[in-house]
Amino acid sequence: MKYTIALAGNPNSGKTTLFNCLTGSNLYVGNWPGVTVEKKEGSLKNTTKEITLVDLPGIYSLAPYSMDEIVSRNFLLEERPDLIINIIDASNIERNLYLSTQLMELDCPMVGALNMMDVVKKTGVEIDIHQMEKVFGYPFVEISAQKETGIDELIELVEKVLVDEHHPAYPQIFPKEMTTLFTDFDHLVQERYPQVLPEYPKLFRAIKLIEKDDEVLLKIHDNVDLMNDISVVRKKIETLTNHDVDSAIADYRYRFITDGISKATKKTNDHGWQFQ
Ligand code: GDP
Ligand code: K
Ligand code: MG
Repeated sequence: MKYTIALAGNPNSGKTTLFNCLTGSNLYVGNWPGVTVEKKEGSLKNTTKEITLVDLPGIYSLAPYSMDEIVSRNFLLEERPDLIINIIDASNIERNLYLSTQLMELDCPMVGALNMMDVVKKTGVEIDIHQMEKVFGYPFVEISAQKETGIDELIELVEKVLVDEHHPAYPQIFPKEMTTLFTDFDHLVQERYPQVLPEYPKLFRAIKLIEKDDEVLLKIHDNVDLMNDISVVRKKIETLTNHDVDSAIADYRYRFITDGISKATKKTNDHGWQFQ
């Protein structure tokens, strides 16, 4: 059994440093097809399995605003890796988890590598990784790519998740009414427009259509009926939230993160433990 896993994360989260820790000498460096974005691949070391690790360009979101974002997102959607290593700069955890909420919508098994833990520990912040798993729905491991700590644990976790047949569903990021709007819209798309991006993960497809994502719009051409149906659901979201669609969706993502982080981290002070 051969596996492909993708390393995804924000710029400067330590992706290159971690990639070098995880791979041996048999490295392939080239360009992504059609673009001058560097593509790096290598074999995962310290494992008996045949695992190729692909380093994706650093990105802040899966919006299609930069070539890096388009390359990363197309790889995740089209190549469907067996697993994503989601590297998170834990000293900047809330901001880094924004991308994670979007990766969750791809419905791909994931492990979270909380990097820069050497920095985090000095600030007195403690992260409860079991609580993180409960809240975000995938397992985490604390690492320092620079100090090379936690790397064996990360490889072990990757191996474990790869062979696991049952991946629990990711938790709902959005409140119930929003989730219902997304689900109803997805059903409508499947029923009326079965030819529209059938291979895309459902929640991702629904949200990207509703957001009128540029890359997705290019693919549905001038489907007037679908555009009308999109307008209807956008109106509903605006009425429900009193916000425009993009800020409503972004707000809910941040609320989900803030809420989760407050449950899973604590900070020491002179008086002992205190929740952040
Ligand atoms: P990339 O942009 O995601 O590829 O990030 P890099 O691997 O280039 O790392 C960005 C910076 O963070 C570099 O200066 C690294 O040396 C540093 N760095 C990476 N991992 C760690 C870590 O675990 N701890 C600390 N203190 N610095 C790190
Ligand atoms: K960098
Ligand atoms: Mg890099």
